[in-house]
Amino acid sequence: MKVIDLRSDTVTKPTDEMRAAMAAADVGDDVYGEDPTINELEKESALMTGQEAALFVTSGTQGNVAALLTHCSRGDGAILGSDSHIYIYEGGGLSALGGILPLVADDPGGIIPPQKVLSWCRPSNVHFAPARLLCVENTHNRAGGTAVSPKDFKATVEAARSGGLSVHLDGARVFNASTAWGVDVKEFTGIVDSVQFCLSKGLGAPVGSMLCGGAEFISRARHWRKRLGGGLRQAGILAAAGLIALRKMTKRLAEDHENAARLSSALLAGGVGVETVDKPTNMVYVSLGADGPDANELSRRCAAGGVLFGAVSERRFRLVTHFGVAAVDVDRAAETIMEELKAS
Ligand code: TLP
Repeated sequence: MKVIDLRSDTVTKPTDEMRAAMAAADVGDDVYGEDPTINELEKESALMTGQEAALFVTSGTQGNVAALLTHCSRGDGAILGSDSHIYIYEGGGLSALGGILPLVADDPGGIIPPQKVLSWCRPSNVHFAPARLLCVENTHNRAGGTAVSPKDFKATVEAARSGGLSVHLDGARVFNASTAWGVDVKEFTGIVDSVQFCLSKGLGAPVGSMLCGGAEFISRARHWRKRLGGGLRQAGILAAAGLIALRKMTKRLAEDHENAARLSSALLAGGVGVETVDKPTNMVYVSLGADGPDANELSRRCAAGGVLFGAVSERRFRLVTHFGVAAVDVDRAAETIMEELKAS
């Protein structure tokens, strides 16, 4: 029986084409700037995102923390969504490593409204940690994987600029956002000061993220990457897979969105509490309700039937589609979940 793994799009394995390209990759020492495949990946990533330069980093978390450390100094404030990945899931790296104070604002629907951004842009005063940076996330993971619209995204970015802030985009899945809206990714990535996007999620590369921004910003971020232990040597082996992720896998994400929509409809038809979002992508979040079963227990029971997913709280779980999951798989996943819910 095939195991259907809906825990995350991070579980994707490199394609045969990626493995072949990795084996054949031309490499050099990237700390000396001499890895031709890394250099090619950095150049293409900058071009695609509408930024001047780019840096290969080992993970989304490393890209985000390197960006925050580059934008902010100790004692500075960074405005973060209360449900953002940087605030919830990155080990408090910005505070642990950078002495940066999170200035938290609600981000319902995946984006902090412009007014709330401006309310953190306080006059200079010795009592306040000065806000330097706004962090946005698109798609927004905990807001149901919703893709924030170009219009709402721009309004919040412009508010930050009018308040004198720089803007960093946690674009771990920004190609899912551009696919969902049918726009060029630059609509999001081209209007911020820096963006991190992941090669290793729905794009299928085994390792890595790109941090893109202005040339001067990226050269300072390169210094931070080294301090964080992220200076790699013959990293072209990884970049070879990254180039395929960028050139090919960014073009097929609509398929994952269709499968997520199919899964969502099947569950909804069976009376399951799927959370609806404005612009769904490759995630389906389910709320079980106060008298529903424990989400961890449900996930254990479905795992026994070959369907894997993760609980995000006692009464909420997440299902993520990706290229390792086909339409027939989501149909079976929906059936298994509904059967187990009936039995509980
Ligand atoms: N997200 C993971 C878990 O950490 C929750 C997942 O399975 O979704 N930004 C966003 C929006 C993310 O969703 C993630 C990973 C990251 C950053 C961090 O990327 P990595 O895992 O490469 O450090």
